[in-house]
Amino acid sequence: MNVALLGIPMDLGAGRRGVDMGPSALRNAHLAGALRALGHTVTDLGDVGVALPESVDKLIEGGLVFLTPIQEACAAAAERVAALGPDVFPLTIGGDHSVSMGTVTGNALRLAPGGGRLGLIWVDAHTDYNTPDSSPSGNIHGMPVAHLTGLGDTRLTGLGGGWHMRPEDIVMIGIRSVDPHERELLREAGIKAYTMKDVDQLGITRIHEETLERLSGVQGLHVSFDADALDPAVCPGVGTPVPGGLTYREGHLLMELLSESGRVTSMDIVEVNPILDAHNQTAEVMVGMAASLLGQRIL
Ligand code: 5AB
Ligand code: MN
Ligand code: MN
Ligand code: MN
Repeated sequence: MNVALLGIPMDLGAGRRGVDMGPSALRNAHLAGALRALGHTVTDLGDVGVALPESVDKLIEGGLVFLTPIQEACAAAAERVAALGPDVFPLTIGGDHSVSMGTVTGNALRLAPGGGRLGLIWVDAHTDYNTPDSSPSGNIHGMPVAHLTGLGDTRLTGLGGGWHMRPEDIVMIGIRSVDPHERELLREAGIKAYTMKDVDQLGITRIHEETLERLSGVQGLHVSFDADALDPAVCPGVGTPVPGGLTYREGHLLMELLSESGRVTSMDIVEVNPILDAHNQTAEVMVGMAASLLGQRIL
């Protein structure tokens, strides 16, 4: 496969500094080399330009922190991804999770002019379904999925030029932290979310089967993997850790099963925070997750 790496070194959407260094940490953990070892052709496209928080006023517009520079970086990421051919597997590396508004939009535009029917597997401790009104923090990394479905600020919902995700084409896995109003919005939208209770009760194998069944009508499948989906003992380098996460093997098993399905067409790795990490452990674990999704096998 032709894998295109693209970094979005942005921490403007998160409440804590440091995830802007995620792309460096992942490259340092030999992301490209690990995928080349699997036989892929890997092209590193470098990074999308992102404004530094020190060089912009901390503008809060309509309850959103750093709206303008985030909108600009997401638009640039969407354009770069959309320009990649249909035979390329874009592997976009963040950055805080607001980058996914750009990467998911870009991948939908890559499928078809105006945006194709893209399925989204959101692996995260959080549902990231806040709107400017429901958000307790104003941090945009807690809002990307809502904006992808057309809810929220028009400057972010307008990223795809009118394209939006269908809520029924989204499945979330690993969930264990949802804000009160966010929960109502998720229910109203009808988004399928597998909580950690579901992971405990059903197991990853069943969840994987149900997910692919639910997403059987889509043209492409994007996996957006927030490092905080995994347990903080596995991935300590995250800004919003929540206890009781996916184990190392549950993460790998999900990636291995998705890989075997042959249906995944793009991936994000986001929210790796080297400042909070222990000797780059989180980046190394996430490189392993990408390798499993792209075909690494034990035997
Ligand atoms: B992440 C919180 N729900 O909106 C909010 O890490 C946390 O991309 C969001 O999943 C976490 O501020 C965003 C409290
Ligand atoms: Mn997230
Ligand atoms: Mn999260
Ligand atoms: Mn986070």
